[in-house]
Amino acid sequence: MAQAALPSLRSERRLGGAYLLVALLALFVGVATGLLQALDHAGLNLYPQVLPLLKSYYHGLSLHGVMNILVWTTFFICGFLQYLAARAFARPLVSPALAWFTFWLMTAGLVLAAIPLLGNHATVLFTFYPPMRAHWAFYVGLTLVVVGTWLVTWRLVLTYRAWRREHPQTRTPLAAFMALVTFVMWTLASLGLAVEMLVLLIPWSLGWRQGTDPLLARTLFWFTGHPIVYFWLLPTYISWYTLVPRQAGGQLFSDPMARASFLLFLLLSTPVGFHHQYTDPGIEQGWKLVHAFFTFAVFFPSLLTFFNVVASLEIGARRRGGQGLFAWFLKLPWGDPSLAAQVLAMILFAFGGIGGLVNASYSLNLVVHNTTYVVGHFHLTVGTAVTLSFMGITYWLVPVLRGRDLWSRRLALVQVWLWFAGMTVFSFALHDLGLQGMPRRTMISLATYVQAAWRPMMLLVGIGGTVLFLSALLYFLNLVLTCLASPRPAPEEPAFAEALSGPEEAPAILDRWRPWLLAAVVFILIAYGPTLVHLFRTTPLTVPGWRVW
Ligand code: HAS
Ligand code: CU
Repeated sequence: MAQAALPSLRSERRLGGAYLLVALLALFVGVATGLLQALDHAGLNLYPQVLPLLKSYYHGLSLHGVMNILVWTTFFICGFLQYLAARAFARPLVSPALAWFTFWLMTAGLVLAAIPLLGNHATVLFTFYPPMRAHWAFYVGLTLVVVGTWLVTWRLVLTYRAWRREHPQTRTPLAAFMALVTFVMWTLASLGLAVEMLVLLIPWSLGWRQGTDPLLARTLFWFTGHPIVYFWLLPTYISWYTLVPRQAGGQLFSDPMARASFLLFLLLSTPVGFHHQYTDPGIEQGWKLVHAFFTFAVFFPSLLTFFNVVASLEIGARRRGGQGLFAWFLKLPWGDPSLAAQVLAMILFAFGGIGGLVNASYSLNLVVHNTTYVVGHFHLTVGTAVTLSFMGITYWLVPVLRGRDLWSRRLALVQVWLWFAGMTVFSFALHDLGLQGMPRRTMISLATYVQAAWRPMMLLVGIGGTVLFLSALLYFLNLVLTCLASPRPAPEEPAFAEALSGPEEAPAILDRWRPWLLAAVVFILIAYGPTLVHLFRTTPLTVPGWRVW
């Protein structure tokens, strides 16, 4: 790839490497604690054995959630997308000083949050619902991480403006456009969390404010907590749209359709948080219905993606001699671990997406809410669509950043198939147990109500979780050996895919920002305005904090 050879991208590479290192450390902590939880579900309580490190199941679960779902994702995305945007713009992004300031701010925030988390003073799970109250450093630290992500948005926007001045007539390169949409969407979406932190949780945890309110806090949390899933998913889609078609030997089917789907995410990601609060009293049914409709609407850009990405894979596979209605699928370059990881991630994501529809349907949600069904759902989505894709991306990205070839492709292939197999067993069992009524966020090995019929599936959770852990170990081993012991230089990084139907076929309005931003804000005001105004006006902040662990 011509852009990749630009020596001026060296500082972007270093930055990407720094973010990736933090992300991988977080993932390591996350998968290690995850193993203990899976074994607990199989009836094996190992917490007494790891006592000095982990005080309880819930201590481990908080670490697992925060490190995997918040830190691994966010740091990976900041590193990956800044690098990819630089490649797409074919220039380094503006202000390396801003970039490094941001990285260190986020890392400092992470360390600040991690100290109470590791010390069992923030055992409040990744959703940190009040009235459980963590140490103030946990909230302040996470807030600094979020502020850092805003600075990344700013850096991308400044770069876009500089690029636009030099290229007034050109369509924004697809990967850069998508990186911008991702960060702009996230910046809008993260306002809920910012208000929750600054107005409710931080003053309360510091003792400046005596009380808080669980409903108001949860509403602000899910304002951000739903769209955050698209903050994780969109970078995955960026890889599926702009790199995977080429890795599969073909072309992107439609560039305009890809842009349209991202703009739909900008509009529809945020006004949907109440589908996490269907069972919360105090939010009017009518607004829950509105959010349900918006949820079904935000399903649509993923369906566009399904169509576009499968069509692109088919182009590649047929060029490689694939034939038949479905048999072409076997002709994809399955020997490439980066490609294999991402296609396997897609397959499981189709099931995660269908489960999402079940969750989103009010009457079905009442059956599965707060059960392990939801845990099964999010291990297919963030735990596979996103994480397995990110692993696939690191199989080319780490060699590029480090300048050394992947230590072992074969080991990487074994790893991605193990993740696929382990997750299939693990998430199937969790879905099934959820339908049978097993609660989530529970140390089930100590529960007195476990039914005999649950036992076989509980065992499968333990087996699936162990396979996932082994897969993760192989992943880390391969990356460490790549960095330290790989004898060969890095091969060329995957080039951006050409599009069968190119950007110039998209209507010009797809490359403008104001109308879409305005529409996104209007949707948010419609979906949240009345409820938030009502809650802020009528809620007394009287609930004291609890330490229940
Ligand atoms: Fe979700 C709960 C609804 C997507 C993550 N979700 C969660 C939680 C997390 C999460 C972490 O409505 C738990 C939060 C907590 O702790 O309480 N979710 C949805 C819906 C979608 C969805 C409708 N979720 C995601 C994604 C996530 C994620 C993405 C992370 C990255 N979710 C819910 C609801 C709840 C929920 C409720 C609350 C439940 C409760 O009661 O608590 C949709 O966006 C999904 C759309 C996806 C698709 C699939 C498209 C497939 C593609 C691949 C195609 C290629 C293939 C290749 C298959 C429509 C693009 C195959 C090759 C061939 C040849 C065929
Ligand atoms: Cu959601």
